[in-house]
Amino acid sequence: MTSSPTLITGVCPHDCPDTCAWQVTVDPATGRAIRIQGHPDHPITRGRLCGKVDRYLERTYHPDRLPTPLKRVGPKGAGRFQPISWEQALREISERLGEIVARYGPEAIMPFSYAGTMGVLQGEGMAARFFNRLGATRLARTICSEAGFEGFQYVTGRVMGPAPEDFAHAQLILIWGNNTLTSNMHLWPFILQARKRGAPVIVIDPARTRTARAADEWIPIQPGTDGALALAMMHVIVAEDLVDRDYVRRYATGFEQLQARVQAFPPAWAEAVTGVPAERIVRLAREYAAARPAVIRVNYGLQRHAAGGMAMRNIATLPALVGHWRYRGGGVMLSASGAFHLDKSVLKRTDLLGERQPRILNMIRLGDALSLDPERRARAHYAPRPVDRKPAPEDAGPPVMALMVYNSNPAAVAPDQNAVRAGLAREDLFTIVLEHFQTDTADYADYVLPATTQLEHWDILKPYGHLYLALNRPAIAPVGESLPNSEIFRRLARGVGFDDDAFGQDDVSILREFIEAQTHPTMAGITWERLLAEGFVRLTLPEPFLPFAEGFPTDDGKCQLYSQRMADDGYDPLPAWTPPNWMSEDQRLKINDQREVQTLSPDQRPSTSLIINHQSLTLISPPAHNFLNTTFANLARFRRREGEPVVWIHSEDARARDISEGDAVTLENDRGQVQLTAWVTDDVMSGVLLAPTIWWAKLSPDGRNVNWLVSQDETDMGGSPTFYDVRVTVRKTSSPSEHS
Ligand SMILES: Nc1nc2c(c(=O)[nH]1)N[C@H]1C(S)=C(S)[C@@H](COP(=O)(O)OP(=O)(O)OC[C@H]3O[C@@H](n4cnc5c(=O)[nH]c(N)nc54)[C@H](O)[C@@H]3O)O[C@H]1N2
Ligand SMILES: Nc1nc2c(c(=O)[nH]1)N[C@H]1C(S)=C(S)[C@@H](COP(=O)(O)OP(=O)(O)OC[C@H]3O[C@@H](n4cnc5c(=O)[nH]c(N)nc54)[C@H](O)[C@@H]3O)O[C@H]1N2
Ligand code: SF4
Ligand SMILES: [Mo]
Repeated sequence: MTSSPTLITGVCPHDCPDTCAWQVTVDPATGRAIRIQGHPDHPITRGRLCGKVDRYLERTYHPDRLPTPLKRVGPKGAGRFQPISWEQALREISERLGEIVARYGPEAIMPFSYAGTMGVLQGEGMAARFFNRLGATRLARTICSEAGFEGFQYVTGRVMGPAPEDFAHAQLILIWGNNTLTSNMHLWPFILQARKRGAPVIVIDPARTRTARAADEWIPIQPGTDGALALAMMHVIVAEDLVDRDYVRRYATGFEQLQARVQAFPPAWAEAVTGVPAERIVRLAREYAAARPAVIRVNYGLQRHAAGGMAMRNIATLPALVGHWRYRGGGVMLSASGAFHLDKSVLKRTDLLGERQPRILNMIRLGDALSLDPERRARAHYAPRPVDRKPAPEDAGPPVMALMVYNSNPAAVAPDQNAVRAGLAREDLFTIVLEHFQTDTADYADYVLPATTQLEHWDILKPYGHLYLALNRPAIAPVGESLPNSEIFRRLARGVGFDDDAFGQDDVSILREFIEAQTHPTMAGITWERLLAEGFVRLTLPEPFLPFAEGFPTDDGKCQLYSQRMADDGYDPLPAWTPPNWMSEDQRLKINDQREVQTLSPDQRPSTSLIINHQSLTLISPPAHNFLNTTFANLARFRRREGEPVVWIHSEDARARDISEGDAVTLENDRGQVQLTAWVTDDVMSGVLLAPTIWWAKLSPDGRNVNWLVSQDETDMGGSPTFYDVRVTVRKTSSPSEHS
């Protein structure tokens, strides 16, 4: 007798706003997963996974999956390992960690993790318990979104916006620094619904991305200048009295100050900064204000610049001025995270820290953090606001002697790879990497520990692009000898002698306890039993969800057009213009001069050549369509689809350098060089280079990716990276030896 296949409900673990629910078909005879599909009943997934995750079984069963623990036998970085047993690995690691704690103190141990999985348990669940109990260095997880989050939060109090389903009700859609079809594809059908009802779709981006091509209009903009565009839109809205005065009176603070401020930022000035014609800015402001409502889908692209926090802050101010938060589908959507009020203290067991307050190091300065020079280590301390101070070198704390990496691939994703790799190559650094594959980072490990994938473990996922909390059930047994992160940290805890009950609890009881501990009204009626039965559950919120229709979760309950909190933290309390790093001093001065000249006749209008320095160009490196950060980038199928590591270059910039389509080119700055293949196109603004990524370094032509060129500089807010604020020169690679 053959039993019929079972269908297991789970959820995609990846760092993607869509957090799709899936169904996995398992053959009971073999226990193997034989099919994966988008959950047909999930209101956002609607039966479809993306072109990466619909191959998740292929990734899970891939012959390159790490089957056993590995111990290094070659030099650091060479990637030579021998398989060992779990028993040996855990014993040797525990011993070494014990020695490091005894000699240097627990702060010499540094976790490094990000969003390989966004699950609450396999992410920072058991790992946090382990590091809290140890008193290890704490990690500021800033690599993606902090600048924008801070900027947004100062204005609204929490980061949330209209639900994706409600985009269907907008009359105008501005996609601002987001390649929706690549990184947020499940939003698109709702955008199409709005479009069918007549809503124009406008993309504001330095590149004509696949999303810009599918939209009604592409408004090209110089990278890192979005704050100026928003200021000029506010200028027009105020000057032409397009303000929703009733909404502003009731729900906003500081309108008079804002009104005075934005007078200094007319569209002609913004044209010089952004490259967007003044006339288009005026029309955009009018169209924006007239829509009932407009929605802005803003995303992380525009905050990966030195002034990214302020840019987001300026944009987040717009909908309050015109009152669009009142209407279904109106407002600005950066992330839905703030709609979730999940208390994670029972999960992470913050109590295990006791009175200790270990130092916090900023993950984007991993190169500095791993340095033996106390001055550089001091620089790696997390100090996200102007009022925060980095410590003196003598207070920087012990050198990092052990690095424990999970859910991340820093030897490809982190800025300033020369510095990162110099740190990882230290023979006295003890590095442990929990992974599915032998990544660039795993090559530097002393021990690599094989982890399970989402098909093989339990978890709960909190999405950031919609309102459905989801449960992931394991569909299959662990592949090879792999173990869930939770189990690896549980065993390590026992290995170093921690006998707390926190390390005795199994995964299901941890998740169940976590759900049962939630008391916020948005979690009312959401029980473990319901998650088991239904798989995904909408937060208990009104339908439609209008987060700021009647006020804001700020100190005075109003939208902070003027923010006292910002003033207290050392920022300009009003929307302001702050330039990106890539602009030279000279360019900045010229822009300020332009601001002084407020009445310009058309022939006096500055042209964008004002800000383009033709020697060097600005490099941006947004997500490749077929990878998810570095995940999938090692598998032949996805590499084939993506082609090779390329750089988009505008035809004029190419001509000026005698670069033709398909040429090998060298991008260079004072941090290093990288070889890429030129793609000559008018789909990127002149002055800008675009290199889709994140490629694995060791699988790239010269063993490097663009993160060799990115600095460890921090954004104005949140201590985030400046991935898209990079000055480089580009030239044809001259000799074959240079193109190794
Ligand atoms: N397929 C795929 N999906 C992904 C990812 C992936 O790697 N691949 N990564 C995931 C992760 S971790 C994240 S954080 C999100 C990222 O999500 P987003 O940050 O929304 O990334 P993109 O969708 O590529 O959008 C970035 C866009 O911003 C543009 N851009 C760059 N600089 C500027 C600027 O200064 N101003 C403006 N207006 N636009 C600018 C880029 O050209 C690009 O089109 O996507 C997630 N989804
Ligand atoms: N130049 C440039 N650099 C960037 C960006 C960019 O746009 N341009 N984007 C930045 C952004 S937005 C982000 S979020 C970061 C992303 O940086 P990371 O979060 O490091 O993302 P990934 O490269 O996908 O690495 C995740 C790793 O976790 C592993 N993993 C997945 N699930 C599990 C699990 O359950 N257990 C364990 N142990 N491992 C698991 C995967 O195999 C993968 O190797 O990169 C940043 N770097
Ligand atoms: S990566 Fe994003 S779009 Fe693809 S399945 Fe996961 S959540 Fe859905
Ligand atoms: Mo990210």
